[in-house]
Amino acid sequence: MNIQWFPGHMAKTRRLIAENLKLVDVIIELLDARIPFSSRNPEINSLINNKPRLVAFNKSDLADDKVSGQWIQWYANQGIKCILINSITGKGLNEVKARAREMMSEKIERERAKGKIFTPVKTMVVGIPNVGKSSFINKIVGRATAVTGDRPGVTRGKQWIRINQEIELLDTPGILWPKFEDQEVGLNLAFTGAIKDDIMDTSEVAMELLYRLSLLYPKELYTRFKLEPASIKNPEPLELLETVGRKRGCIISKGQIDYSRISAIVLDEFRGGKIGRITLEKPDERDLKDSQELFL
Ligand SMILES: Nc1nc2c(ncn2[C@@H]2O[C@H](COP(=O)(O)OP(=O)(O)OP(=O)(O)O)[C@@H](O)[C@H]2O)c(=O)[nH]1
Ligand SMILES: [Mg+2]
Repeated sequence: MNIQWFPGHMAKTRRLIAENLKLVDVIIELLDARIPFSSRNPEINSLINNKPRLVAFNKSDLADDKVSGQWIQWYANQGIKCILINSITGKGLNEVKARAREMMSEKIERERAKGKIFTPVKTMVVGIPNVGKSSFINKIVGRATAVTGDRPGVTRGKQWIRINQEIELLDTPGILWPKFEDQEVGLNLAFTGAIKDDIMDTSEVAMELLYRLSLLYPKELYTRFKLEPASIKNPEPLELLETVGRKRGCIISKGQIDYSRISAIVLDEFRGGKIGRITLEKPDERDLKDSQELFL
């Protein structure tokens, strides 16, 4: 499958970030804790120049704690402190605020020496579509201000939000590279819902997801769909989708599987965390090499 992504507002997003950069002190980069590598935008470094950057792993409630710990450690080795957050409950958001001010402590001190009592730290949230930017802003501000949605691409405009005298935020639309060099990255974005379902073949996405789960989280997968490990000798993507489809009674007629229905169920349950707390990428050698390039 070849996933392509050509959003009309991509160029606009680039311009918006470039324009607002000079107004901002700290960039808050939201990553999806389930796919910390694929949810990075490879263009982010060139887009934000040398702005101080704070990395927050959102949707940490859906991710595997053990693997999140490995990622935190891995980023720490690169000299980058990451914070695990949940934009629905607000977990980790106070740490984000404190950390953003800490990063600007020199500026705050300088301003104070000049007699300025309050120096709000100006921040900007960036991240791929559907990563939770609007939810993050709503929660950190403490009231519903930015529009959220369960589909990518909901936010189109921009808005500055003053949280208090300490911190200000700018909401920006999600950023995604126009073309995936790596098919695996494209699939990870599809699994988690960063790419609109209607531009993909959901059956293919669902069976690829099942296949990865059978390798990474077999216990969770088999438990959720009541599968007998012995009945699946050599898990293949299509066989997994068909088995799960039969288990859930997604049959059209004459034993024919209703692929679109079972695919929607699989994706929905994965995204809702019903299969378990799952992280699809570990900081292995490949990621290490690629990411080091990204950080240069
Ligand atoms: N479980 C969980 N769900 C979250 C979290 N943060 C956001 N969500 C959900 O993820 C979906 C997308 O959230 P949004 O805040 O609309 O994401 P966004 O980045 O603003 O999306 P676009 O504006 O479309 O780019 C919504 O269904 C949120 O409820 C989180 O920390 N945990
Ligand atoms: Mg939004």
